[in-house]
Amino acid sequence: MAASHSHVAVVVFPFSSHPAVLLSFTRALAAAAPSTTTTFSFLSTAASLAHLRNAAARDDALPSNLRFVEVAAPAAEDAPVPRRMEAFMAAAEAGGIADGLEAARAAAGGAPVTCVVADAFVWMAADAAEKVGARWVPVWTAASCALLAHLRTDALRDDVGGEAASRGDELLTSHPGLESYRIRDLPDGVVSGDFNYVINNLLHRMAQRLRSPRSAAAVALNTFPGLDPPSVTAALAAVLPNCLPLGPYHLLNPDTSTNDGDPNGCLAWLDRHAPRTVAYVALGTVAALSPAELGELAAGLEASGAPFLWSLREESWPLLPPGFLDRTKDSGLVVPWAPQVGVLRHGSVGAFVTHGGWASVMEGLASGVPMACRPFFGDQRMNARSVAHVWGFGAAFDGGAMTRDGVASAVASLVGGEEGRRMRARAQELQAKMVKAFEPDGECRKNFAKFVEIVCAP
Ligand code: U2F
Repeated sequence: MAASHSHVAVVVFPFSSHPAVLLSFTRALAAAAPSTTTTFSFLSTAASLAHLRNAAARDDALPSNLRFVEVAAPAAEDAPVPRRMEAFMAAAEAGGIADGLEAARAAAGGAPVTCVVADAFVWMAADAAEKVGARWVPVWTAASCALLAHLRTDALRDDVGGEAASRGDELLTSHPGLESYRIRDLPDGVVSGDFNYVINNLLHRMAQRLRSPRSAAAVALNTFPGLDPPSVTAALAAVLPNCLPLGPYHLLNPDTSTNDGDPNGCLAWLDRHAPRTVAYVALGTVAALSPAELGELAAGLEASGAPFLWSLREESWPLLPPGFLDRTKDSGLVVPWAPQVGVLRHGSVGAFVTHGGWASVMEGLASGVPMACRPFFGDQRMNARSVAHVWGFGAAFDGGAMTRDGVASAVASLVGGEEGRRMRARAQELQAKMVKAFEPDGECRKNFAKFVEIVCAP
């Protein structure tokens, strides 16, 4: 390879929606990079690559300058997810990423890796990059406020100590950027929960690595200028001076951003409904409802009287209340998977009942759809708090589990009520800022161009 060539290795966290987000992001990078001088190797486990291939990313459909490279999966694919995560992180730290970079070099005919773009979760990619003389460029997929909370973990632990439960409602007024959040909104593992649980531990170590003076060449943020309150932006920039807001990431890649086809006929079903009347319900790729709460959600949707489209993993269907599917067959559609971006863009969707995963929040906002958030774990409480109290384009089921009446009134208010109208107007205001940031000379386009330049430098 000539000295002017670049070889970018992309390192995935091969769990939940992370690989699909990073693949979409990488496609956008590969499309924007000079294709004759930049090669991309996308590193993930065999199972994760197989999943991506099934979901419309066959190797022959990849851009010509992007190839999949398989890395070893250190635990059996049928082991429980936390166990697989632990094994993956331990192996990554013990040389797995370095081996992956070597496999990428070999697959690219010996071309040395010049830059490592890594899911920020896989923080040890920083050391592997350093060893081969490559730049490290982490990609953060969640919200800015969550990243800020992780970066401030040590200060937050010093402040809160063992009092997270008794001081849960207290606002974090002495933590710049976190003033609007309560102690109980903080992501799991920051001041409460099991600090040694695999995800909590990896986020703490990621934060320590991001704060270290051996800094990243750039940090991609899944947000756009004008969304985060100025105090969040300033507090983040103080720790990560080279962070670049260039999201929502799904807008970087218009070709694949409507998701992978529509095998369950969701869009045709939505076509039959009046504008802004349908409630779309989806709780992401990980969260699971208890049988009791699933029953409450179903009863609440039925009681709301609004038509609904519900993406519900098939293993949960037997838990639906008896006769529910039959009783609601004229007003509801339950599917195992929906093309969510396309669904939220559809004019008949008037409300989004979500778990508050960050991609979902951004996808809803990109279409100006107000939402009701039922957070489960991780960053989701913080996202729900942002939606309901910082930005005001939705409501949060604050007390935990959803109830029949809570769902019915939230849905009715979002699709037909005065409060829903105000929330929609607020969502549309922010949506307009997002659209502006993605115009050809908009801030996200400029930041993405900068990012591409950093990543593709020889
Ligand atoms: C983890 O999030 P999840 O994967 O549970 O949730 P999201 O970030 O909202 O991402 C879900 C994606 O799956 C897509 C949807 C999103 O892009 O469009 N999808 C779909 O296309 N069809 C469906 O029927 C259902 C979903 C974690 F749990 C969260 O707390 C984090 O915020 C998140 C980001 O790090 O990762």
